[in-house]
Amino acid sequence: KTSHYRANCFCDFSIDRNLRKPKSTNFVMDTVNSLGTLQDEACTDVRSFFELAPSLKNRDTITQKVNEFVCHNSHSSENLKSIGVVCVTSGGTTVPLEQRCVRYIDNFSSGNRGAASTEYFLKAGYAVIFVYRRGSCQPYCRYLPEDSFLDFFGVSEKGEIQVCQMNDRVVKTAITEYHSAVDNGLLLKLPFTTIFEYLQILQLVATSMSSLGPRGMFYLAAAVSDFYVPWENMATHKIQSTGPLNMRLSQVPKMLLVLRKEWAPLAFGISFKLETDPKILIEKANASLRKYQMHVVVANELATYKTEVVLLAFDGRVLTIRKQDEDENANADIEKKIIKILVDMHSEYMETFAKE
Ligand code: 9Z3
Repeated sequence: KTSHYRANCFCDFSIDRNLRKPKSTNFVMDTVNSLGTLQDEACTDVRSFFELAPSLKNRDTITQKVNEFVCHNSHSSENLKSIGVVCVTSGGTTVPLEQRCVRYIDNFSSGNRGAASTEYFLKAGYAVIFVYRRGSCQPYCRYLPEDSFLDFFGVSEKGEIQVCQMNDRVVKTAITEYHSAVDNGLLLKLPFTTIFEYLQILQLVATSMSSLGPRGMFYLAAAVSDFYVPWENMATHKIQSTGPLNMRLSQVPKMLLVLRKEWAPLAFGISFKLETDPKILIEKANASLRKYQMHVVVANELATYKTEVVLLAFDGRVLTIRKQDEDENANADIEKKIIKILVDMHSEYMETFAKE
C-alpha cells in the first residue's frame, strides 16, 4: 500500500493560491475561536492547517450523527446504557501527493489494535465512536481480511449457504454482539482516509464529546502522519514522470495538546507512541505524556507491539503488559489486558470528579 517516495527532497510544484478551497466560515471561525487560549506558534500551525485543509465531505451529516450518539449516551439520556463514551481511532492516515490523488504516502497500521480494543471497550460497558481508516480491520470481523469470509461459509447439498460447523459459534457470537452494539446505540463507525479527514473528524468528535466531561475518553491508536503536503502546495493532477521527483513535506501540527486543552479538556486522554528503536521509546513516550498532557501514553515497539506494551500514566505509574505463552488463553489478545487497566484508571479518574 505504501508509496515509497523519498521524504528528504524538495517540491517543485507551483503554488496556486486559487486552490484554497471554499470552506464554511463558521467551521473555520469555530476552530480559530476554540484555540483562543492556546498560545505560541503551535496554535497558528493548527489554525492554518484547518483553514487550508480540503473541506470534509458530509460534515453536516457526520456532525449530526456524532451529536445524536453523544446525546443518546449522555447522563441526561433516560435509559443510560454506557458507563462512558470512548473515541477509538484506528488504522493509518494517508498523505495525498496529488489533489486528484493517484499516489499517497501511507502510515503503518492494520487497524487490528483499534478493532480489538473497540470490542473490549464495548464488553466493559462503554459506548464507542470508532474512527477508522477505510478498508482497515473492523470490530467483530478482525480475522476476515486474511482468513477470507469465504472460508467461514459452505454450500449445502440443497445449494443453500451455511456457516461451516466449526465456525458456527464464532460467527453467531460476532454477529449477535455487533448488532446488539449498533441497535443499542453503543457503536458509531466513522471512516477516514487522509490526514485532512482524520484531523477534522477528530476535532468534530472531540468538540461534541466535551459535553460528557470526564465520562469521555480518547484512545488514539491510529497511526497518524507526521508529514504532509499542504493542499495549496499540492499538484492538481497526476504528477508526470519526467525525471526524479523532488518534494518538500511540511510537519503536521501536533493536535494532541489542542485536543486535551481546548476540544475536550475534561476527557481522559490516551495516546500511543510507536518507535522502531527500543532505546528511545520510553523517553519519547514520556515526552509525549508531558508535552501533550495525556493521562496515559501506551509505548510500543514495531517489532513486538502485539506482545508487549508499556503504559505510562500521568501519576507516575509505569506498567509493562505482556502477552505470555502461559496465559490461560494463549490466544487472548493483549488488548484485553490493556483495556482492563485503562477502564480501571478511567473509573478512578471519574471518581475524583464525583468527590468534588
Ligand atoms: C500505535 O502505536 C498502534 O499500537 C499500532 C497498532 C499502529 C502499532 P495495528 O493497527 O498497529 O494493530 O496494525 N499507534 C500510534 C502510532 C502513532 O502514529 N503515534 C504517534 C507517534 O508515535 C503519536 S499520535 O508519534
